Amino acid sequence: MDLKPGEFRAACRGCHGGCVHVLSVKDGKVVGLRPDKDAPLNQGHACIKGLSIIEQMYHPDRLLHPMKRIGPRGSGQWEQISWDEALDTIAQRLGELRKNHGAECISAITGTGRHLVPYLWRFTRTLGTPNITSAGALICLGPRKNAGFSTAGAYSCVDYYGDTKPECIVVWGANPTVSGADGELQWHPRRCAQEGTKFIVVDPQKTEIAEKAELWLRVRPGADGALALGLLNIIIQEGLYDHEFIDNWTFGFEQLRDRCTEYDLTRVSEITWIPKEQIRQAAYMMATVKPMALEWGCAFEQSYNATQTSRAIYMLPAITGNYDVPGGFVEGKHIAPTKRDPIDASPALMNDFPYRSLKPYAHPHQILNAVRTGQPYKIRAMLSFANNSIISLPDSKFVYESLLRLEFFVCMDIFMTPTAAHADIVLPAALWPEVDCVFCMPEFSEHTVLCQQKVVQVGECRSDEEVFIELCRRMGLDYGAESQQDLIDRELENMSSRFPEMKGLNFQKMKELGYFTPKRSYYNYKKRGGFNTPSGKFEFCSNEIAQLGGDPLPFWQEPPLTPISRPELGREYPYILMTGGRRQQYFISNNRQIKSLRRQYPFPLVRMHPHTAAENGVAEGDWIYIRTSRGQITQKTKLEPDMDPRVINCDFGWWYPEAGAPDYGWHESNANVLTSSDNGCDPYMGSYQLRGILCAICKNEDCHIEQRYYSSALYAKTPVDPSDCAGSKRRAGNF
Ligand SMILES: Nc1nc2c(c(=O)[nH]1)N[C@H]1C(S)=C(S)[C@@H](COP(=O)(O)OP(=O)(O)OC[C@H]3O[C@@H](n4cnc5c(=O)[nH]c(N)nc54)[C@H](O)[C@@H]3O)O[C@H]1N2
Ligand SMILES: Nc1nc2c(c(=O)[nH]1)N[C@H]1C(S)=C(S)[C@@H](COP(=O)(O)OP(=O)(O)OC[C@H]3O[C@@H](n4cnc5c(=O)[nH]c(N)nc54)[C@H](O)[C@@H]3O)O[C@H]1N2
Ligand code: SF4
Ligand SMILES: [Mo]
Repeated sequence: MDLKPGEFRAACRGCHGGCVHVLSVKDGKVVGLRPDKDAPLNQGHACIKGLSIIEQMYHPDRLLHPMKRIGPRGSGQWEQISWDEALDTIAQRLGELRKNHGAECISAITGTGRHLVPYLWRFTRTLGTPNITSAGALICLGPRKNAGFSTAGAYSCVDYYGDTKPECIVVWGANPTVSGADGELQWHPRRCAQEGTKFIVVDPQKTEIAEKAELWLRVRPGADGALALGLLNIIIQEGLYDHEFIDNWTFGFEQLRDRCTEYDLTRVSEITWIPKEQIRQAAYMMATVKPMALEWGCAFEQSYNATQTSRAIYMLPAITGNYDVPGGFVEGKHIAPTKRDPIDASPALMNDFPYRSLKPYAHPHQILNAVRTGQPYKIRAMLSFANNSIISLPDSKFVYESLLRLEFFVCMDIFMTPTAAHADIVLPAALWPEVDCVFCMPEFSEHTVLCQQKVVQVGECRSDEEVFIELCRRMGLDYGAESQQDLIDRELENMSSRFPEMKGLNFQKMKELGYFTPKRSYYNYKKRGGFNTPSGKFEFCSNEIAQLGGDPLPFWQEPPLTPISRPELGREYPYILMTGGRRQQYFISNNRQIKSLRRQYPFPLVRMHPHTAAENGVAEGDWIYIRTSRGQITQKTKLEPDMDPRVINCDFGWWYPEAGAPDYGWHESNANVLTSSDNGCDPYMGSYQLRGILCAICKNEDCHIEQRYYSSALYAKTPVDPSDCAGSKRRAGNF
């Protein structure tokens, strides 16, 4: 697509990212956006989050200057300061803490995969602390990545972009037409459905793609591992597997076969609540409709069986002969290969779980415990870059109380959030049209190299990367002198050493191109002569997990907080709760102050079967309380006749910018008030249980949330200004 003067191509990061848009700039302001129809991943599409970027950039509540706290922590009293004062104060405080207590007393926290994450890793390594943590590491891609790398030495994805179309896609614990999870973008599953691909969907909720599916398996939340093992059992027992692949390229097939016999059809149907016939039909479809691929999500990662469930599911495309075949479940190109960072021996990383992610993050709740108890040593400072931990981490009250005890707390964000409101210093972050960056998408399978570029300056906002560089410089640390441009050029040089077609690409060229897609190859294990695993084979039986003292074969066990494992608690909290389903308007806890988005989805919704509502005297639209043994929140009822009456599904990520300082209503509707870190974590990785826990509900007769919203500026009677949602609405996705 040709550009006119004043137009720039830039990759959007309104979600994990991957769409490329053309931004029009006039007098130093972004004034228009149109999706790039030639861009490889979005092919001319944009969603409403991307289209709202101008409204986000010039929003009256946006943080535009650094600020320091002047009242007591969390009192909401701030004073504007210069960047020099902010950076000098941070450099000085970190320097003192490092000198007096060792760098490990400083922790850094981030959230989902944003542009700054690799740079935050680099900064913490330079600072000398192993204690970098993330709201998502253990419950979002971590278990799936580990499953991929320990089983096949690679991470795989659906071959949406090749010449051969997938004939069958298994969508498991994912809602891809909304979440476009992990950079796969929502357009492709929808296109495949239109072009006749058959879908099998494993989800307790009837999602958009489940509506279009050949087969919808309404699994009991948290029972996915049993289902995967049951499917493997049928495929093995009935000889539906790919004999050539099993004989030549796999390790531990016999052991897997024996293990799977524990998951016979009757038992699996009882555990999962799925009729036997549907399970058999799914196994046959997976094995016979080819090529088949797996589109999986974070649902089963947020469970007690996260690690072993991810492994069992990952085996399904391989055992049926769909691994790295055209149109199948293809190996990531790993353009910028993820190295296993060495785990720092001393001082110890705060993570007691044996099976760490590729990037060995500290366990967030071990960090917070160390803030409170000083065990195994005291965490004194926290640097929060792109993270809203009071909303996104489990057990919000515990998180909130822990943050209050920090000696020094820095937050960098786009808007004031409930988390930033408790900081000592708040830094104003740049949005995607204000940041230079090169990245690969989809996450970890890496199909395309994409380019973000800074096209305008808003207020005094800076990119997180600039802040790390400045802090290093002021603290006299390594790397400080390098410009971001140099770092990006070096990254591109590294990539080109693996993909010769990229030779000569530098940042300047990338800015012109906007994207670059190296050629995909198939059957890479054959070309390499094996898999990147200890045995050189696709490991049904994992040597790596055995070495860590775990069970090398996948298994499933009843989670510790269900009506079956805790019948007495089940009487008090009779329903199974899911949290976290993604919505088109929001990205995790973001966008609640963006009028054009909020007006489409003004309140958090809790979904349930009409019988469940009736049983509790609740009707559509009523506000209800949702209670667990950990806490209570309120959300608005939406009836879903397709759900199982034993299940409740509440929205997550909710806080209320209109409630104002100091707490922004973080405790009112935030799903993580209900969750906990000590109701049993996955024993391998420490993943939290955010889906499949016990809850009770009752009517909230006196809720003020709607009234407050309707009297706030977020709900002005005037219609939303069309320029708030710049660009072509025709191309926005269906939602
Ligand atoms: N109950 C429950 N909890 C969950 C989940 C669930 O399903 N259920 N999902 C989990 C998952 S999968 C994840 S990944 C985590 C995510 O957890 P987080 O990443 O902490 O979630 P966000 O709400 O995106 O918070 C990040 C903050 O980053 C800010 N931000 C956006 N872009 C930038 C930037 O470029 N720079 C800076 N400095 N700030 C920026 C946003 O304004 C926002 O306030 O949440 C987890 N929490
Ligand atoms: N619009 C938008 N896009 C996003 C995000 C966002 O907040 N908004 N968040 C981003 C992030 S950080 C992530 S990790 C991805 C997540 O994207 P997805 O992996 O698609 O995650 P969810 O939408 O949370 O959940 C997917 C589905 O899991 C189902 N589910 C719940 N519990 C279970 C269970 O126990 N088993 C099974 N099989 N299914 C279950 C839910 O009903 C839901 O339909 O999306 C990313 N993209
Ligand atoms: S799906 Fe939406 S938010 Fe995500 S990259 Fe595309 S336009 Fe941006
Ligand atoms: Mo995530």
